[in-house]
Amino acid sequence: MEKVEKTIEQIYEEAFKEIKFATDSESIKALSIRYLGRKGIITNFLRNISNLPPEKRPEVGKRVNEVKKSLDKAFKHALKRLETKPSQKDYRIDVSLPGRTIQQGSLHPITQITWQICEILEKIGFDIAEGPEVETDHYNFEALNIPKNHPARDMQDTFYISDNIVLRTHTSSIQVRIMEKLTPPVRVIAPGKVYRCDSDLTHTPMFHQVEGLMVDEGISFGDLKGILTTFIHHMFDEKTTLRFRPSFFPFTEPSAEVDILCVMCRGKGCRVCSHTGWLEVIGAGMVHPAVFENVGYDTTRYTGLAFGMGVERIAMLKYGIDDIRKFFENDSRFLRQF
Ligand code: FA5
Repeated sequence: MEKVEKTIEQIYEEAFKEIKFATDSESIKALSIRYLGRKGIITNFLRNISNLPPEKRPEVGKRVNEVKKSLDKAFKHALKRLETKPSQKDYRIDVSLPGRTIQQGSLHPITQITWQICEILEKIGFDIAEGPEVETDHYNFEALNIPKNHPARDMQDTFYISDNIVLRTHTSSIQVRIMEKLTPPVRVIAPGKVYRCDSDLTHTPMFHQVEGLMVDEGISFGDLKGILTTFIHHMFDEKTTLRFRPSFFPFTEPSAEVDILCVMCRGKGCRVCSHTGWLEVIGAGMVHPAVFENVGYDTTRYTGLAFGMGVERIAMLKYGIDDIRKFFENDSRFLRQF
């Protein structure tokens, strides 16, 4: 009797091991027949119970039925598991498939153009500075000779944070911050984001400018023309046609705007250049004496030049892009080209 009981426990243990190591549903079905089938190991075992002494038969019979039920459950469970999981033979490696390429990122075209602008101006002798995008009314307007309620404020439609705090409308806000810290000679450029309530083919509410400021004894409008012409010729090429057009900024006198012949229509007139044949890229001029007075510079000794260029406009001309908004739509098909 002792021997028979041990044997049923052994059979039980072995069956479980085999179920555990089976790798496909076919093997489980075969195991189920081997153990529980009509001529299976457990069925045979039950038949042999009649050889035991009568008083032992009920106890052993009960245990064999328990083992039978438990194994049946284990076979069903394993079958379900293996049928939902692909078998090892399904994991074939197809060596003829092309490899998976890793997508490479790149710098945004506006970042690339900003870096190119700064590189050229650094070679001309300018150092780089930075200033805050959330700016006081003082640095953005007042200190630049644009008092409150002055009509010149209408030139730049502003996002106000509060009465005295704005999102800077131009990088010129950094001019006074620089001059408060340095004594001439000053030669600084300041790249950064600026904000205006503005949106069409050539205007976006957020865009980038690079400001330039040079103050010393004897700085003239000729220096301004020379620097900007050299810059444009390096940024594009020597044949690029540009013009200086008289303009007005409260913080420069005289003031000018620099236009480049529209690359889309070669000057014939199109929707990008508003049918003028020219695209405005830089505002510039000689620093107004009122601005120098605001920072305590001696206006009888020093003169200065300043300019502020639109990075997106330069990028549009450089790459032949007809809608400024494309830079900010984040369409990777567009961005991948640069
Ligand atoms: C100014 O912002 C002056 N601060 C420039 C300046 C600096 C003048 C120093 C004198 C001395 P303006 O508003 O014209 O100027 O803008 C300068 C350039 O920014 C424009 O020539 C244009 O290229 C670009 N720009 C202006 N508004 C937008 C806009 N909404 N979207 C994209 N680019 C713009």
